[in-house]
Amino acid sequence: KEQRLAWWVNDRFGMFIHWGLYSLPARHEWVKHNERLTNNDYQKYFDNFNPDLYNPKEWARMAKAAGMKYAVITTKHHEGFCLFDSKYTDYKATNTAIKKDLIKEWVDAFRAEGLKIGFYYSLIDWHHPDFTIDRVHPQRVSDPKEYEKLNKGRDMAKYRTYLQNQLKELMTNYGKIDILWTDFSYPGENGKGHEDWNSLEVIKLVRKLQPGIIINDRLDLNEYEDGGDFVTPEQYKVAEWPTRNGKRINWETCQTFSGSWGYYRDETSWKDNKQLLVLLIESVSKGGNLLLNVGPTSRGLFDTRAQDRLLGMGDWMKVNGRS
Ligand code: FUL
Repeated sequence: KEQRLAWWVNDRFGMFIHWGLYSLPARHEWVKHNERLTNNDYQKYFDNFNPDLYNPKEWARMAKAAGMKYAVITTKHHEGFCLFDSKYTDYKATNTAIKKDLIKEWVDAFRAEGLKIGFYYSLIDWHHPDFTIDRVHPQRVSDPKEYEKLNKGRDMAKYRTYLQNQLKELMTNYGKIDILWTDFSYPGENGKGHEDWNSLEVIKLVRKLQPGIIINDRLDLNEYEDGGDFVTPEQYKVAEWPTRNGKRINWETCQTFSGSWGYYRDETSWKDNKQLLVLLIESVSKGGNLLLNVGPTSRGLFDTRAQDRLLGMGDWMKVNGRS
């Protein structure tokens, strides 16, 4: 384990990218949940998705210049839309106006800059017809007795197969993948997410297809020694190096420039360069990594506020970063 993590422990600083249909409404990647939108309500974002200014080479250049050494992109977020070309759904970028596998181009561009490649994959899916309507789902209701009726005909076993098939695609069609960043956000309807996602099988499959890959801790397998390679404190600074059974463990904090992960045009709570540098320095000094998020716009650009901050980090990293 320590061997496969060696590069990651050295590299310390990565770029997170949250990109999906939610970049069109530009008011949070959870907009479908927040506003209780149906698939029908949400369809307009699919119909209008057309990132005509998408140039992942530019993104990769900016990540590299900021001193980042790896990057993790949302191949599918909770909304269920796939940026990659999957055989198992029509709900994907290749079926929108841009008609491209956006992940394929992204991988090529980031690899060409020498950055390590990470895939975020949401275990939650608010679009898939077999995914359970739970209390976090956009179509949640207040009467607990209603759920049984609502979920009639939905079959999580089918969703599990879908999830495995998609992970198989991601782990075989894009060359060597360095990181798998799964995300469940909440531990499933019955508090046993690992049963919902069949996590033990997922981890076995991924390790078989991508020996050497490192996997985060969001498969709900925390009681297993090999259930994940690093922990993921989200949006907070750890007070001290986290431990497990008295031993220091590998960790990575993920953080946004402002609040939301997806592009949120009107958010005004952006951290300044000094706050971001303190975040990086404090994380590294406590033995951790920083995965700093950019939420590109629907046309495929980094907001100028993000660009400014990346430049600021780069100025400091040029002098103080590791090679
Ligand atoms: C959370 C998700 O719900 C957020 O949308 C985001 O992806 C973050 C990194 O993980 O749990």
